[in-house]
This record gives sequence, C-alpha cells and structure tokens, in this order.
Amino acid sequence: MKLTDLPSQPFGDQQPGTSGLRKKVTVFQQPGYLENFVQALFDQLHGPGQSAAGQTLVLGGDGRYYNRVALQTLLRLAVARGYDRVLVGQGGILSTPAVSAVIRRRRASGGIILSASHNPGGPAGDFGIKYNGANGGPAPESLTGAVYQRTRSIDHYLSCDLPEVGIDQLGSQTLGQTVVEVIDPVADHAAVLRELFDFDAIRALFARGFRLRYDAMWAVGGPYARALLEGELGAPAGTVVHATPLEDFGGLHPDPNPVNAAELVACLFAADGPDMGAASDGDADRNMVLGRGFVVAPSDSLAVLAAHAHRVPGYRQGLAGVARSMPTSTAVDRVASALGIPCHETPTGWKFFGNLLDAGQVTLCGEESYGTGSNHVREKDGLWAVLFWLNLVAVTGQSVEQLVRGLWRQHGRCVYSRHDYEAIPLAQAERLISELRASLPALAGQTIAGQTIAWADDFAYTDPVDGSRSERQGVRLLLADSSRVVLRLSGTGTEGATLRVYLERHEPDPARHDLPLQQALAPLAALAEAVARIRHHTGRDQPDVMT
Ligand code: VG1
Ligand code: CO
Repeated sequence: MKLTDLPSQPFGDQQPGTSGLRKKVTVFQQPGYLENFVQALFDQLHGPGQSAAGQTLVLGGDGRYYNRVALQTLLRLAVARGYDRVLVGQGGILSTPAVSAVIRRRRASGGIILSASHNPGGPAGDFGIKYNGANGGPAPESLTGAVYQRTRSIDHYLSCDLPEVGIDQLGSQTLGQTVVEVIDPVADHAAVLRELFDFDAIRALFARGFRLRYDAMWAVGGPYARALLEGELGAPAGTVVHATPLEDFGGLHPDPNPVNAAELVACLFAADGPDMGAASDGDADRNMVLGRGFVVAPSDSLAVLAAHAHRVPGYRQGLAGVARSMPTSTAVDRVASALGIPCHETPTGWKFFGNLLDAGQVTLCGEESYGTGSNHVREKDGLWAVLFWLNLVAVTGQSVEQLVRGLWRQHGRCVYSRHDYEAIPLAQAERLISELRASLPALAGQTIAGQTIAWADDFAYTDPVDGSRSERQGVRLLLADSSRVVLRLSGTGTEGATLRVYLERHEPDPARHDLPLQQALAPLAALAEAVARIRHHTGRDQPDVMT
C-alpha cells in the first residue's frame, strides 16, 4: 500500500448545517469533494497532517445511492491517516443510532455517518456526511465550524492506493497500520435496547395478538426493526414493511410524517387496521407513531414517554430532567413541571442535547420533527421510541390513543402544527427573515390579526455545561395565552431555502381537543402571515407540507 498526497482546492460550500454536510449526490461526486471535507475533519481532529494512530473510527451509512462508493473513499483516507482500527457496518450499513451505540460500547474515538437522513435519495437525490465524537453524539458547532473554516483553505489530501476493500463479509483485515473490521450493524444497538425495555412484556403483548405495522420506508431501519420485532419479540413476519434498504428508497421520501407515509396512515385508519403503526426515516433516527385511527404528534409522544418513563425498566429510577428543541411544543414542559424535574429548551438539532446528556442533567429529549431519544446513546433513536411505546402499551393495558388522551386530560392539549415552505429562492427567504428580525423590537404589545403579541425575540441559547452561545436560532412570537408562533429556516435542505413555521396553542378544554388541527390553528397561521409577510416575499399562498 502506497500513501498518496494529492493536490486539491477548496470548494467553498462545505459548511455543515443542522446535522452534517448535505448536498446533492452530484455535488459529492465532484472529484475531491468528499476527500476535502474529510481531510479538513481529520486535520481538525488530529492536527494538520497528524496521524490518527491509537484511535478507532466507526464507519457506516444509511445505504443510499453513493454510500458504497463514498465508503471506499473514507476507508482509503482513514487507512492513510493511520487509524488503529476502523469498524465498518457490514455492507456499509449502520443507522445513526447504531453508530452512536457502536462508538460508545466499543470506546471508539468517533464515527462517520454517511447519510442525508430524511432527505430523498437516488442519483438525483441527496447525500450527506456527519461526524460523531467519542460520546457517540453529533459534533458540536465548535467542531463543525472549525472544519468548515479548514475546508476553505485546504490544498491537498492524504490518501492511499488501496484496492477495493471487502465490506460484505464479517471479519478483520489488516491494511497498512489499520485493522479494518466489518461488524454486524445490528448487534451493538440491539444490546443497548435489550437493557432498557421489558422484552418479556412486549413478547407477551404480541403473543396476545397485538398487531403492529412498522414501515421502514425502504431505508436503513428495516434490518434493525426486523431483527428485534420479528426476530426476538415474536411479532409476526411481515410486521416490518419496506424493510430492505434500497439505494433510492424505492422512490419514497424517507421522512416519516403523515404526508410521506400516507400508505401507513391509510392502513391504521382502515376498518381492520393494526393496533399501532410506526415509521422511521432514512437513517432510522426519527420515528412516527400511530394508534389505530390516531396520529401521535411527535411533541406529544415525547411528553407521554416522559410521563410514563418510570414504568420502563431502563428509566425506573425516574428522569434527571428532559430537554426539547425550542420549536417543539411545551407538552413535555408541563409533564416535567408535574414531575418536578427540569426541562431544558435547546436550539434545533440533536447536537445541542449532547452536553446535557453527558452531564447527567437530562435523561429524555426530543424534537417536533419526529425525533425522540435518551441517554442510552447520543442520537435520536427511532426503534427505541417504538419499543418504548410497545412497552408502555404492554404494561399499562392502554392503547396508543388512550395514552395520548390521558396526557391531554391531565395537562391540556398542545395543539400543534408545522408548516413548511420548501425550495424558496435563497434571496427571498433571507429577505423575509431579515425583515422579520428588524421588526422584532416593535412587536411586543402590538395587536396583529386580532392577537396581541406579549413578547417576541430571536432565540439564543447558552449551553449550561460549556457556556457556548448559539444565536439567531429562530424567531418566536409569544401571545398572552401562551400560544406561540416560531419561524426559522431549515438547515438540512439542499435546494434553495425551506421556511418552517411552527404553530402551538394550548387547549385546556377537553371538549375542544378534537377540533380539526388546522382550523384550531388558523388564527396563528394568520398571525404568522401578517407578521412575516410570507406571501409577499415568496409568492406562496400555502405551505408545501403541513405536519
Ligand atoms: C430538521 C429538523 C430537526 C432535526 C434535523 C435533523 O432540521 O427540524 O429537528 O434535528 O432535521 O434530522 P432543519 O434544520 O431542516 O429544520 V435528521 O433525521 O434529517 O438528521
Ligand atoms: Co434522520
């Protein structure tokens, strides 16, 4: 094996967003594009040109188009850097929570996940790369920011002339100074989950005829869900559908929400529908949960899990605290205050939970975007959430719907919806946001579209553990009755800008819990339009997606 030091030049667009660097596949296919980013990352981790001797790197991806090509590139770069060990998921497959579990269980120094997560795949779709550190969690902004700076001045990268490395058979091979070990993608993650939940109770639930439909959306969640649900917990074969990871996700959009997983929703609303439905996203860190004829809002899901956590073996001791991203509804805040535990509000993106989890300040956390997780790994975890729900259904004897309605009865319902305006020309979106920011100081006290704004700000966060500051994380409008409107631009898209508008209204009256969602939130949508002038800036009358 010969080391090669190849000249290259900066691309200028390698700034990671909410969760890693995401671009069109065609962007990643440019010669040197992936190499530059990884060279910058390794330089930042080990020092410019320094060796990674003594360290272990975990490598895997969600199996989307370009995964196998990119994996070979990464192997060459990691071997050239002199890593002691590289642990690769068999077939190049590792879900995001599985990477986190492998890093932690095997005390690796970090891991690289090849995934654009919930973004569409295929040759015309998206690809992505993210780095997780030794705690198993996404790199903090300080690291991603430094890596981006480094990509702007990169002028060479270190690689080697390795022939294609076999990644389909389990086992180890020595390449240069590096042992490359192909590992079972499921085993470590399954071992972590087995410790948390009452598998006997879940097994008994399935034995009683409980019916689940888990839609893996042709993405990486399939093998994990199959192994545990069908392989260990006795769910009948066929419980997990769309279970084989496909390079183009079968043309589906692996972003589990009622719009993209319409087939699953239809199943759960059919006359003889199953008792529970679930879906996960491209890299299997997100989850959507449904009851029979009932859709669970992600913010409610987090609140239900927090309220009942003590019923599950892994959380029997209770919760140290909980955390939610700022736009996530305040349902979990209400549960936390009833439990007498702290509730933290962080910016959007799982990386902001890392320090709180590491410091033992929170046990559960979640986001409105179908992400829930706990301190068992440092990523959100789709299958974890599904097992948690199954465990609760099994030990409470309540249905999914009854569990959510119980939450609403006790704490009122946080009526909630997110409106997405996708692929807006960048300049339009930036003008909208900058005008909105400029209007902030004058908004408090104003009555607009019939509603009085109590206060308004642009969310800023100081990490209570390391004191790092993150500014401009989303504009918040708060009304006197605690209703909220939040507006921010997505940091995961690859086409123009996506404007997200989050609407939340607390409804204490049970008689009004079943009002149609969009109708109940229409006044807040009108307020968002009046304040941000979405139509004026974008020409759009309607969001593209409402979840
Ligand atoms: C979105 C979600 C955010 C989530 C992120 C990554 O980010 O809103 O809550 O953490 O995706 O999820 P943004 O910036 O587009 O709003 V995943 O499953 O795509 O890694
Ligand atoms: Co994801």
